[in-house]
Amino acid sequence: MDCIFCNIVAGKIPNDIIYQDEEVIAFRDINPQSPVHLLVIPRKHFTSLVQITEREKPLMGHMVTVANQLAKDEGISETGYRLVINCGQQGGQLVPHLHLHVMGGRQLSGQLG
Ligand code: DGP
Repeated sequence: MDCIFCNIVAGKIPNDIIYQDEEVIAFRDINPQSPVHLLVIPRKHFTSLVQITEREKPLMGHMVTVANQLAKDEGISETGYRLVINCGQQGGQLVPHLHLHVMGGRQLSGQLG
């Protein structure tokens, strides 16, 4: 399957990876909606949250922990930030590879959607 984020994981698309470990990688969103807008993605392909089960509890916890550390590194921990996972068409998901948005650096709207 040709997945753009799998290609980033595989290093086939040039990308500034700002964090990586055995489970996840993180990079800046190509179309940032806030001064800090990062994506944390699992190396393993999951099409969306729908595929996540009990088995992925450690992975999901790890993604959030990495997001929190990156928020600290980017200097938005104190001012606040938002973690978002869009799921499926009506959830606004455009890229069908699970990803966690880390957004901050400006006042985000209280409205979701
Ligand atoms: P979503 O709507 O939740 O599926 O968000 C997908 C995000 O992925 C969107 O904000 C733009 C970003 N994106 C798409 N393609 C690329 C890419 O090739 N590189 C990077 N860095 N970000 C991408």
